[in-house]
Amino acid sequence: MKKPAILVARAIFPETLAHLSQHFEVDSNQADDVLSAAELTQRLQGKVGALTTGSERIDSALLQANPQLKIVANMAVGFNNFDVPAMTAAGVLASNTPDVLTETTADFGFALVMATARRVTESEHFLRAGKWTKWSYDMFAGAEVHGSTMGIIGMGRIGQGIARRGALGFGMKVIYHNRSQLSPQLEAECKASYVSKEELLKTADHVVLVVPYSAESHHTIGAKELGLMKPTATLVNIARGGIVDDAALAKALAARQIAAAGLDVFEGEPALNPELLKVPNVVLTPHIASSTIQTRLAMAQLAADNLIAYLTKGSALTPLNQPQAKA
Ligand code: 8YV
Repeated sequence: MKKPAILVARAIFPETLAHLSQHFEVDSNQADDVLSAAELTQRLQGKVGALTTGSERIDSALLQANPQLKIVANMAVGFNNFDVPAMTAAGVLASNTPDVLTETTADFGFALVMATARRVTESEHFLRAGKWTKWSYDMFAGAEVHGSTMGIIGMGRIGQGIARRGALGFGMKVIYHNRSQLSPQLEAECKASYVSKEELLKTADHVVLVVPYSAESHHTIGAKELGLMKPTATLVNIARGGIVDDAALAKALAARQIAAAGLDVFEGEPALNPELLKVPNVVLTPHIASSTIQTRLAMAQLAADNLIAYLTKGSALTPLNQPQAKA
């Protein structure tokens, strides 16, 4: 019997491809070309499933052109590249990869807090440029991390992981703002207190953004919010491009309205607002918060297992919707 056909939209681990090939005819983009919307639509012809990353947009035009599609499994916990209501209406299951990346991403969030507060990359650039000729008492003096106040916006699993690291490992006072308040038990475990967004911005020494992207969370941090922060404060964004108004942030950094920022995600990435490249007080990384081999492999395997479970047994492991029956 002919195996069902699927598309793996980007390059992936050979073991994940081998796993998928046991069940499917796999068309894989091992060349890792980023497919345009038209190319993706075309390449999906005849495919019942797809494994995507955050770079592929699944919208109603693509779904209409591919009525045979049954599942799209995102290799990411975030899924703002999916139009989930359109997928539900088109009878297409959407899945993501929660949990497997939580601790790794929290580690990286904390790494950015440390690097930003203690000016790790800024001082390295100085050293590499041959500018280090003598020691001086205030050279690259940064902000304290231990014992300071960390404000987390978005207190899901990754936010909670960062809170635990801050409170238990670094003796930080942790405050957070979220759509809904955590249970008293979770608040106690994370040693975190709920505050308004305004209070968080006014009082935190280090603000960390871990909120999912949506129309409501667009520009959660803009000129107004940056204006509320302390001039000594730092801002870290490991959530999504678009959560921060990058143009407003570049201005605030240039004017030293806040001390520094650490960014792993950007509006319009992989392109960057050129103003961000001009300011020294920002740590910039190319969307790598989940990038360890173990975690990326776990994400790929979970995405693959969603495809296998749904297409062979009719139920996915980590579904995001309950698709309507196919017309
Ligand atoms: C991914 C991420 O690397 O999981 C997410 O939401 O942002 C990252 O872990 C990226 O989205 C590629 O799919």
